[in-house]
Amino acid sequence: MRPDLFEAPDYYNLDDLLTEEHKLIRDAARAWVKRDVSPIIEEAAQNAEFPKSIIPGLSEIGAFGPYIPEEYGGAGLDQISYGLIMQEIERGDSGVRSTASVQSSLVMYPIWKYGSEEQRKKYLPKLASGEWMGSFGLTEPDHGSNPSGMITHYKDMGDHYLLNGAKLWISNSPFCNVAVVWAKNEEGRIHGLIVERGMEGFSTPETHNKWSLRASATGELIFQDVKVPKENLLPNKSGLGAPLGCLDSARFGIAWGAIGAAMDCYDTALRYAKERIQFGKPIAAFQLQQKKLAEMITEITKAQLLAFRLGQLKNEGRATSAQISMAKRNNVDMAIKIAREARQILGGMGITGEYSIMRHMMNLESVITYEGTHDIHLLITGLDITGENAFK
Ligand code: TGC
Ligand code: FAD
Repeated sequence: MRPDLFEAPDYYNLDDLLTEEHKLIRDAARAWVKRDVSPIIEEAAQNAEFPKSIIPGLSEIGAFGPYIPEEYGGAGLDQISYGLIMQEIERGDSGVRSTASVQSSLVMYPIWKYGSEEQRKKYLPKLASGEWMGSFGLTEPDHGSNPSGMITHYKDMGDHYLLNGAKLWISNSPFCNVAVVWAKNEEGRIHGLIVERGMEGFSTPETHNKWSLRASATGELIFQDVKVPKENLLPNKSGLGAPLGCLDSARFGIAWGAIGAAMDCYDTALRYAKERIQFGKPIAAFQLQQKKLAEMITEITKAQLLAFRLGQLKNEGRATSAQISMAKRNNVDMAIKIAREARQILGGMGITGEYSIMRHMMNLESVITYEGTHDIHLLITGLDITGENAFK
């Protein structure tokens, strides 16, 4: 892959709205991606390997638990800082951002919000440092968009719970030390359980042959009569609202992350269009290429404004789940369309690993599906504005 020459677009001077702390955090994450992610990510994706060597760096830039209080090892930052970190990481690769999203919003968040004080003290500092990596098991082979139908379940055996079932499409599963697993009790109520690697009957086979998110490890979580200690049940929230609350936080991060992928595609295409000569002039001089680039920067700017306002609302505790859905859906759709257009600007070079665009484009096919598909988020908006539930 060529040297990383990325320069971030800021067409509406959005930096003026950020605090000095926001800019410092964003710039540190940006510099880390340039130094430690860009040089290795193409090879990792080609080899379909998660580059574990970047785990300490992710922890250092505050990507593991950005908004988790410092007393538990988190960075204690606000939601806009969290968003900016996700934006910068996904500028490098959506798979790396996935790892950070899962660790922060899908593993640390439920332990912090729904866990006991003992669970917080036991797990959060190790997850924040990256000593332990986590995964989040909600999706099942027969229950993706409708997790309420899940069949993974546990029985109360007196001194422990007995867990059975299987989860599919689980980011980080092949190497996770702990998994936050959503399962039904004997009354059919959903609860979260912390399952640790090494518990008998727990296995995590990897899913191979992905064309997307190749630098992120995806797999299954299989539970065959796993004895889970009673103290591993998350005590403070149950029902489908518990995992969906975690998704709100992760979807918020994706709404920002997708902007990073789009910025990288736009910046690469703009530079290429200025340098590539055809018919005796730079292709940037042709109206058709200008249309593509002008529409890209317009859409990126709109997405930045949406994410920034959502960050303000989230900081004030006023962001609704439906507002988060709208931003996730819009910004990922924006990014995938920009990746497709940017790839065309590079002509044949666009399909190679010399440039990041094709990798972003393939990654975004997962991002538009996970954490609620494009369709599901549209139906969430539809329900919110009409009051009519079109899911079932
Ligand atoms: P529904 O009846 O609407 O709701 C059940 C209960 O949940 C509450 N609720 C929420 N709570 C918090 N946040 C939200 N976003 C919430 N949405 C709903 C709701 O109030 C209710 O509470 P209560 O107290 O009345 O029981 O549930 P439903 O079965 O009709 O489903 C609604 C639907 C379809 C929107 C939901 O199931 C959904 O979002 N489906 C999509 C599934 C999904 O997003 N899965 C993601 C899996 S994790 C993942 O993809 C990680 S990728 C990670 C990475 O690598 O980055
Ligand atoms: P389905 O739910 O079967 O949907 C198939 C199609 O039907 C979609 O187009 C969908 O929009 C449409 N559809 C479904 N229901 C409706 C409806 N009511 N109305 C209209 N259209 C509908 N899950 C986890 O729990 N943890 C993870 O860490 C995780 N990581 C992932 C990593 C990757 C790389 C991928 C690809 C997925 C991951 N997922 C994870 C799973 C992801 O959340 C699901 O793939 C997603 O929720 C969709 O579920 P599904 O694939 O079963 O599709």
